[in-house]
Amino acid sequence: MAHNPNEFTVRGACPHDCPDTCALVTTVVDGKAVRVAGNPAHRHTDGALCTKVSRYPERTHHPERILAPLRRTGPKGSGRFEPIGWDEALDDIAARLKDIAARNPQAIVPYSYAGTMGQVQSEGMAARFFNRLGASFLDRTICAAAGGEALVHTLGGKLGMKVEHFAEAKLILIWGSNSIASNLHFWRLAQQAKRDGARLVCIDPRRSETADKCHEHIALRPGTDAALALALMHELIRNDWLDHDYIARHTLGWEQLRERALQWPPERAAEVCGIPVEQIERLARDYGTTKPAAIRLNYGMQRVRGGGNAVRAIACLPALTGAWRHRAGGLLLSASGHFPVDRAALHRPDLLAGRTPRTINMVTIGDDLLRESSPAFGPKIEALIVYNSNPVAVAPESPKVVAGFAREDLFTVVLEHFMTDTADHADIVLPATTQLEHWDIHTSYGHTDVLLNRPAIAPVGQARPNTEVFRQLARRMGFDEPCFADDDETLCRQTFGDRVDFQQLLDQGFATLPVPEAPFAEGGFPTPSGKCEFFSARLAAQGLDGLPDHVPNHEPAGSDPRHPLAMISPPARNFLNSSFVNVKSLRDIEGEPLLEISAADAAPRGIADGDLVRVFNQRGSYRCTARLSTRAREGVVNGLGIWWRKLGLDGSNVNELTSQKLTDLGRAPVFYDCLVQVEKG
Ligand SMILES: Nc1nc2c(c(=O)[nH]1)N[C@H]1C(S)=C(S)[C@@H](COP(=O)(O)OP(=O)(O)OC[C@H]3O[C@@H](n4cnc5c(=O)[nH]c(N)nc54)[C@H](O)[C@@H]3O)O[C@H]1N2
Ligand SMILES: Nc1nc2c(c(=O)[nH]1)N[C@H]1C(S)=C(S)[C@@H](COP(=O)(O)OP(=O)(O)OC[C@H]3O[C@@H](n4cnc5c(=O)[nH]c(N)nc54)[C@H](O)[C@@H]3O)O[C@H]1N2
Ligand SMILES: [Mo]
Repeated sequence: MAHNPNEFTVRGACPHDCPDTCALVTTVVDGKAVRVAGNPAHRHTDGALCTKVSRYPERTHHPERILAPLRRTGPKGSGRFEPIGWDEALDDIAARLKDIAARNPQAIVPYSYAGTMGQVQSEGMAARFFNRLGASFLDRTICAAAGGEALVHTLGGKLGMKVEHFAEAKLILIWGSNSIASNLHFWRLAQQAKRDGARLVCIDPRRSETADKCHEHIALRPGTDAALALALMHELIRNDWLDHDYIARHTLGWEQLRERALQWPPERAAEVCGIPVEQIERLARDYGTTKPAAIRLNYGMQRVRGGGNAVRAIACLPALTGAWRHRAGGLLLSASGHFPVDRAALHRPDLLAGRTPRTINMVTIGDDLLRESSPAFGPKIEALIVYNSNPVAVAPESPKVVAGFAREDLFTVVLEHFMTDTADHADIVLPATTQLEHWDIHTSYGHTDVLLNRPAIAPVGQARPNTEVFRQLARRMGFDEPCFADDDETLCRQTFGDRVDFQQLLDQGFATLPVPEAPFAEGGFPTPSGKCEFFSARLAAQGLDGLPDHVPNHEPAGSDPRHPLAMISPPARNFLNSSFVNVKSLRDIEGEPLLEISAADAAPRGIADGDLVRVFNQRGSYRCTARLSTRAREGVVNGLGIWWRKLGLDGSNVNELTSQKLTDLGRAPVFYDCLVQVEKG
């Protein structure tokens, strides 16, 4: 076949909120992206992509991409819009924002998360704009804040093992993570370890795809991980499987932790966790006697009230056994603290010029949109600028979120690829470019390489990068600081300054950070004491428990007879939060919104496999299809997420039921701390 001169490949980075941050190679033919593949030269990607992202061309050239700016013509939520020109849209937005800002800029709130993880298209130009404006700050807590804060208070930062060394471990605890679905490239390393004789243990209330393939599955009740970790400590102490030298030299608060752990014999934890005593004893023996032992902790287990304490308790374990001494021992929750992002250069907090705006927590956007002005709250929210997020689908307690977004006196702008549930509630929708259409630079929370993303194709329709929208708005608002003229490639360069070799990024698409092979082999924790802080004086100074403990759920099993089942809502494998739900080939694999329920819980309710069911609690009600499954343990149902409301069975999704309550640390959501009842119908 003759070579098409209009065919070429471009190196990029997967933008999605996933620990793997894959290096991409996009094939472009006649201006269209026809194929996206993993870059074989990047060792973490190793030439392989997940099913979702291999469908990137289908998502990018999707017939429902938003091609032009839109103005709403029907009621909020109706999805009725008309196309308008960019100038008109931007002039309108600037006029509205100027008017509100003249009264109080804090009535304007940005709402964004990790629709793209790129440093540039996420907060690159946006932070400059909102800082200069003096808008409210957004506390970006919806995913990882409880665990993140717990790591900071225990290890000193979001730091841990280098992921590649998991391949050499002899015991791997996969704790609160469905790696096959959400961390596929880690799973390949775990498989390699397994082939070399490692034992894999999965700790998860759900019998996930990952649990199926581990040697053992420990199906504890949601929100009981700290109890399990404390019982493991109890057994490590009782059997003296401790590294006394490591504890003496590199930890703080051992005597107090010891006393706390001795209150948690396996029998007590077994009761709380709803698992056999022998399973705890066996796990403790494995962990205490196998070297090197590695823990792949992930964010799934910290979406409960005690999520912060649970991460603290688990993060103490490798210091007790000295697992950190070996590069294949220790723990990894997030690697993001290794990346030397120059936030001052990129986000320009100096543009605040001494102002400290109030902070809105993205988790409680439902309540906050419904609040009036008050001295404690500050001004009523009058405008919301949403980008890289779909809050109407993903934020907890959607009845309130929807009511807030439906406020006629709220001015809402949404930058999007598609008409999501959130875009349906906008006054103005602006068409955004996808990763194949713009520049960006990426850190990762699952490995330690920086990736560069070059645009592969021209913007589809009239789409523009988020950065360009904020640049244009800045100009119309009269913000004339030179930083508002920086182009996207300049923003990419500013992200790391000379801390990363930009030429190498241009030449090969990625650059590996110099990270120690075994970061805490000789201690050196970046905490105030320089030690692994079992006891945190900083937490104690805030009036909190200085030691990790089991903190029961807000909604513990058995506490509400009307709602006897605990519901967790982990992501469906072929969606990425609420992204890809509108990609037909992927939606077809998932089929329909499902609730996995055990036979023991289905039988007394007269529910058979495939029945339509109503899942409800005091906050709301949601209809979906029951799947009788051994993936659900007795007493726990799994509502797989996160469907677009409008593509669900009755125009709602699982967040109809979740609460806006917060975690013990980090002001984070408690999606998996939620009691419900289920009935046929
Ligand atoms: N395919 C796919 N991949 C994704 C995502 C996606 O939506 N789809 N989302 C991405 C995002 S935003 C994130 S934050 C990461 C998350 O990555 P992970 O933290 O690995 O999250 P999940 O795959 O959601 O796995 C969470 C697991 O935790 C379990 N779990 C729930 N409650 C508890 C508990 O109390 N204790 C324990 N031990 N386990 C519990 C759930 O059953 C589920 O199997 O994944 C990313 N990758
Ligand atoms: N019940 C329940 N709820 C959950 C979770 C759960 O497990 N259960 N998980 C929670 C977690 S871990 C997270 S991280 C949040 C995720 O919540 P979000 O961060 O809101 O993630 P997505 O749902 O993927 O929505 C991202 C949106 O950004 C858009 N987007 C992508 N790239 C760009 C871009 O370059 N420009 C613009 N303008 N838009 C872009 C996409 O089209 C998509 O609609 O959800 C949380 N909600
Ligand atoms: Mo997340």
